[in-house]
Amino acid sequence: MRTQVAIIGAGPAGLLLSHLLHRAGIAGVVLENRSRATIEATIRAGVLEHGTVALLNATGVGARLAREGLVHEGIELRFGGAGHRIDFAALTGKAITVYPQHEVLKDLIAARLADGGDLRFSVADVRLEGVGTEHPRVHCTDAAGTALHIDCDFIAGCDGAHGICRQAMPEGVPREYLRIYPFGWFGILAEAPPSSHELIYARHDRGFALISTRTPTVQRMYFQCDPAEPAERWSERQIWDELQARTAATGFSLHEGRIFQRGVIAMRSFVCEPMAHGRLFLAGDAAHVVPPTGAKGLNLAAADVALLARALDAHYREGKRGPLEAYSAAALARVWRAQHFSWWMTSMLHRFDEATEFDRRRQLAELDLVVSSRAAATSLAEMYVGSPLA
Ligand code: FAS
Ligand code: PHB
Repeated sequence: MRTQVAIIGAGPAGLLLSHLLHRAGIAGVVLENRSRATIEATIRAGVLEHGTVALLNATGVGARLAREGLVHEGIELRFGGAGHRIDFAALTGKAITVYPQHEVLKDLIAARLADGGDLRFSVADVRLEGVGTEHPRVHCTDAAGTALHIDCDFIAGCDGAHGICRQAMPEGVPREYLRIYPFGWFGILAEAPPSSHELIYARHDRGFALISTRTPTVQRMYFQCDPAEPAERWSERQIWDELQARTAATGFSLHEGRIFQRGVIAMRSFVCEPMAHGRLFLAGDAAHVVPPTGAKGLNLAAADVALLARALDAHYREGKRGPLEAYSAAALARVWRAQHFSWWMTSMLHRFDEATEFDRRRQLAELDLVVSSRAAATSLAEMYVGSPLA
């Protein structure tokens, strides 16, 4: 078959790119190796930046988000047994929206199918060919076991942190930057009412904890743990005791309930430069991974594809090559700022076993500076709510 853009991966990057290209009249196909049901059930990110929400609304896929998303005008930083609110609305005039990633994917899949989009789930053996030529090709086997050979103008590598597109770049082209953290997050979903009307990021001598939410009856929480921690070894009582200890504060009670989902997420910072080679363009986790402390992962994917869709539109509609040639540098500028913010939030809030007493006191002083200086709090708020997308 022939198309204009072959998109590898149906996560936030691939599906949003497919949606934006359709709106620009650019034909494409999305090739995804997992099933639709698996995609729509995978629990991941929870926070949408102001710009991501604006993009989804502006392109006609924000109706359910507007109905069911939870608008949050701030977060709480908790340390030393006391809470300190970072007021996004007062400091930036913007807010974030808590709306689960898998719900965003459901909305995008529904919109693409309603628009007649070509989404191929459960494909296998995806292989790229000729990414450095003017006529790249993609080969794979579809869900029915039929071999697919796709001639296209461009390939969008939206296949996530463990995908294959990055490897399609010639040896020596990609430069990779990596930081692995000595801890992970133990994440749970529990049947319980919210314990707070905004997210709580808690720094504690036992380790970090995050109190987030999904709906009025389902809560999302995390606590710092060993990255190799076997999640199933913990009893529910042990999980709640750890979360209670790390979030304790005067007048606060953490509501408990049945834990129906649990898992440990490893933490790392990763960037691949450049994010493009020839006719291959990487977007989202295929090019960069951040620790979730700054809630940037999904939002960076959206920012990448907003830029890439605009560059592809300039190519097809105006014959301009410039925006495509500028894509990698433009995307990386945002990526590195988000990498810094995610690293900073992680280093400020987590326990480091090798930290000295000086490091501990300095970490607390940094938190104290952020919550007592309007300038410092504004800087955090601006990065957290995010800057406008292309
Ligand atoms: P994705 O990984 O979402 O999507 C890539 C898609 O490509 C997948 O569907 C995959 O099946 C498919 N694929 C891979 N290889 C393929 C191949 N060879 N052929 C075809 N398809 C292929 N971010 C936050 O901001 N907050 C969080 O709390 C948070 N929690 C996370 C928890 C987990 C367990 C993980 C893994 C990530 C989490 N993230 C979080 C980050 C996450 O939200 C990503 O940033 C986001 O999914 C990035 O979207 P994509 O770039 O589309 O990549
Ligand atoms: C979530 O709700 O899953 C979530 C929220 C904020 C983060 C990370 C995860 O920084």
